[in-house]
Amino acid sequence: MKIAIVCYPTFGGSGVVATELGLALSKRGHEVHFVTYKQPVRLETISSHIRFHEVNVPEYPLFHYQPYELALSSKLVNVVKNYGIELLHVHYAIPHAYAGYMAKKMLEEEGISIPMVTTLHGTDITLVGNHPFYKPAVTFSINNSDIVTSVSKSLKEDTLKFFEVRKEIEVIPNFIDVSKFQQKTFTDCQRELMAHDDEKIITHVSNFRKVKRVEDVVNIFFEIQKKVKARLMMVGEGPERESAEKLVRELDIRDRVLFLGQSNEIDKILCFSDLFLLPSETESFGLAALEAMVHSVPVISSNTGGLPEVNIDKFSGYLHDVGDVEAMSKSAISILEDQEVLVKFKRQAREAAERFDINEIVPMYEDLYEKALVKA
Ligand code: GMT
Repeated sequence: MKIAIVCYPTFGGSGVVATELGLALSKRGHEVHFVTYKQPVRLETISSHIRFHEVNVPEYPLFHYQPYELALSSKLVNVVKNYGIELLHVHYAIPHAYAGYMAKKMLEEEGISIPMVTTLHGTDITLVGNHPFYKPAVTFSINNSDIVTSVSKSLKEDTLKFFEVRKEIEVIPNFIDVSKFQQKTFTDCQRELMAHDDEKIITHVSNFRKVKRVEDVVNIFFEIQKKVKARLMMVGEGPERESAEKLVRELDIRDRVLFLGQSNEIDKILCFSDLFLLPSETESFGLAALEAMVHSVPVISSNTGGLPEVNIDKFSGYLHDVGDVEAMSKSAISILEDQEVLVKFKRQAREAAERFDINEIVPMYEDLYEKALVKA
């Protein structure tokens, strides 16, 4: 099948999922065309089965805001016509579902009928899409997609709660290529580069937006390091990084905390991590938690959104109420201070991650594509 995937090319989870899905589909014989404003970060291989089409929005003095949706829908029309694309799969409703729908309508004028699958990822529903500025357009785009998917049961419930949706929403969880990450020993991971043998490594990876509660990460670590020798790796970039750095300075733990910025080496960092912290305000799925778990890293997370569907309480880690720094610290310490407990949680984290293996999940998308083609 010839599929056009629209996504954000940046470090966010929706772009990562869309890119990994496209790569997996191409390996299964489909021809995948990525349409976005920059080459997606994880799209390292371009082959005859993978193409990238850049959306350009030329500057013009009249435009206070560049009309990206317009450029995207025009690009989609051209890509569909030039490459005989059979299906559009748009990730993140804003503005991709809207632009996709416009492309579909323009193509219809030319006698080309093409189905559109929309995957909802989280903040397009829970934070941004729900705002009155966007809500009518998001509702319209969801209702006019041929098939709608959400990455967790919780996100499906939120969508039905916040929007007047007339469409069935199929839950297809995010996934991970389990075989790519075979269990490694500490020596494979060059752990000694980051910490002494007697120190535990705690990691947080995010885009440092308010929703990630990075100050909670620092506060939890502050409590942990009082009881267990440890270091904190803060990976990512975003608006809350400065306040987190300031807090680290105020708590006088600068020698124990490393801000690594955006990294293409997440796998290496997770390989030598002992514990992952994700105390987010909301998280439709928590791909970062799943990526940690597949590396056998237990997760301390908030008990919110889709996180309980990924992180199993008292098995792959612990879940506590949003903002309950005390409980999160206690649970973290209980895992870290006893080597036997840590080894058990590491094994269980990996086991819990295996439920989301790419080979189980990608065929679910293929089945939906078939359904969408029949409908169109
Ligand atoms: O919040 C992020 O890190 C980025 C955001 C995105 O859309 O790129 O992530 C959302 O989609 C991810 C992939 O499906 C989910 O794993 C994240 O939980 C979700 N983020 C939120 O709901 C806050």
